[in-house]
Parts: sequence; structure tokens; C-alpha cells
Amino acid sequence: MASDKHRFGYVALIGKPNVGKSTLLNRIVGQKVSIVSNKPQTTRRRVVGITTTEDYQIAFIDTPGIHEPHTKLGRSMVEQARKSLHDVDVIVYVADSSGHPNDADKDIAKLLDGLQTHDIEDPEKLVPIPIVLCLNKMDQLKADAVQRNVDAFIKIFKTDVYMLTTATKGLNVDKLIELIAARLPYGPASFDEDEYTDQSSRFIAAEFVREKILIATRQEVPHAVAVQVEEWDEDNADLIRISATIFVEKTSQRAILIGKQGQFIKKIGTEARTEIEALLGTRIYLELNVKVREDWRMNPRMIQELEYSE
Ligand SMILES: Nc1nc2c(ncn2[C@@H]2O[C@H](COP(=O)(O)OP(=O)(O)OP(=O)(O)O)[C@@H](O)[C@H]2O)c(=O)[nH]1
Ligand SMILES: [Mg+2]
Repeated sequence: MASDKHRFGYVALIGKPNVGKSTLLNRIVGQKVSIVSNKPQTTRRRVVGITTTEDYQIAFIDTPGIHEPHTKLGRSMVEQARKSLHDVDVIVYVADSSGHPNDADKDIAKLLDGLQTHDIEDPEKLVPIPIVLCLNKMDQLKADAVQRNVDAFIKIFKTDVYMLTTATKGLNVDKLIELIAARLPYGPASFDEDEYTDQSSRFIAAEFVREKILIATRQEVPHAVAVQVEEWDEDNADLIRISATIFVEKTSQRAILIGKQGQFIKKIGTEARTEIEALLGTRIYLELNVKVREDWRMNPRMIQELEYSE
């Protein structure tokens, strides 16, 4: 493709919680930049992941799942997802294709209705923002439900541009990217070609710890956990010393996280350390402390300090 046909754009990944937005982002970028778990509301803030080829560069914005919030943290999460709908060139609506769309899908479709962007051929002209449906979890979609579910999503989102994907296996993700790239404006790349995220190593390290906890805990515990890196010491050339605090809301949750004779926290530390080492390509010494901060999810200052809000 000639260089004047190079494309660049911002693309928002939008959807209900737990549909596979972050899994998809990591697949596209080829690196884990956004944590993933089987618990809804895993992602708490916007995460940019960048993919670059000769023909295009796309900055994908992973967003928190849109849900009915019950805490200030939840409100901030949904707010960030909604804000991401503006100033993007394409919206990818990610859905679990194995189920029929419900009222929550319809509510989000209403949010997308009427959004505009510049026409790629005639930038003076405003046109409806292109919506691409990523109908994910195709591996769980029963053969006799394919047509019914696909038709229902197409009808609600008023677009017939869709791809059935299995993000966990990377199935059809390349085809999805082609659908997106074809709808981006022409223009030069904005980021260096080796740049793949806007997240700091410090924040990703904290998120890796949180991910291991989300995967290993149940009920209220995953939602009540926050992780903050307190110290990051690179004085030693081949060893980074990281000290992080895990915040929970109740003493009982602290006891769960520490576990019998500290076994649980030790396991979390080992799992997180392995991933942080792979990310940074160096040895890590990881120290974890658990502290109780009652109702931190209702405390805007704490939410900001934890970098979960803008
Ligand atoms: N079977 C199947 N599971 C998937 C697929 N994609 C993602 N998952 C799983 O779905 C769960 C949720 O994935 P996430 O990527 O965290 O979902 P999300 O949409 O980012 O969720 P929030 O951050 O909570 O909004 C995880 O257990 C993933 O492994 C898929 O294509 N098939
Ligand atoms: Mg997510």
C-alpha cells in the first residue's frame, strides 16, 4: 500500500463486563497490557494498546465493562467507558455471542446512537461513527443459535459489519482488525512502532498482582481488592525490588488473602512475580502487604490515588 494510504486511528472497545474486551486487546497487541479474569468488572480504567503494521497503526482503548454501578468506583469506571466513545474513529462493540442480547445491550446501543465522526473521504462531512460488532466467545455459541443471535445483535446495533471471534484462541481476530482498519482515516502513525501501551510498568505490575487475586478469590473479595505499588527500586542492575500494598475493605478479607500461615499471599506473590519478570525481562523481588481500608470504593480520593480514575 502506498504511504499516502497509511491509516491511523483510535478505536474504543466497548461492552458489558466479562465479554472478553481485555482478552481481545491483549491478542491484538501481542502482549498482556490489560488484565483478564472470569469475574465481571475486572478492568477499572482505560487502557490503550497499540498495534502497528506497514499499512496502519491502531490505538485501541480497552474500557471498563458498562454496568449499573453501586459504588463510586463503579461510577468512575462506567464514566470512563462512556467518555471513550468520543474522539474515536471506530467503535467496536464486543459481546458474548453465545447469549441473546438483553436490555443491557439495548441500553448501550442507545448510548452509541447519534455519535458522529468525520467522513474518511470527505473530512468536512460528519457521518455516523462506524460500529463494528465483535461477536466473541464463538467457541461457546451453539450451531442452532448462530443466526438468531447474530441477527439480533445486528438489529440492535444497526450495523451489519460483524465478526464472530474466539479471543482466547485468537480466532478471526485478524479478520476483525481488517474490518476495523478499512474504516479508519488516512494519516501517519502517531506512536513509535515499538510502543504498545500507555500504561506504566508500575501500574501493570500492580494490576498483575490484582489479576492473580481476582482469579483465586470469590464473591465480594475480588471487587474489594485494590493494589498499589509503593516502592520500585532499580538500584541493582539485574534485580528490581517492588513493594506493593493490597487494600481490602474488611478484616475478614485480609485474613482470606493472607491465608493459613501466609500460604495464600505467598502463592499470589509467586504467580505475579513470574509475570512481572516476563514483562520486564529481569529478576524481580516482590514484597506484598495487605491493609484494610474500609469502604475505599466509596472514597473518591482513594480511587484517584490508586489511579483507577482519570
Ligand atoms: N470461552 C471463551 N472465553 C473467553 C473468550 N474471550 C474471553 N473469554 C473469557 O472471558 C472472561 C472475561 O474476559 P475479559 O477479557 O476479562 O473480559 P472483559 O470484557 O475485559 O471484562 P471487564 O474488564 O470486566 O469488562 C475471561 O475468563 C476470559 O478468559 C472467548 O472467546 N471464549
Ligand atoms: Mg476488561
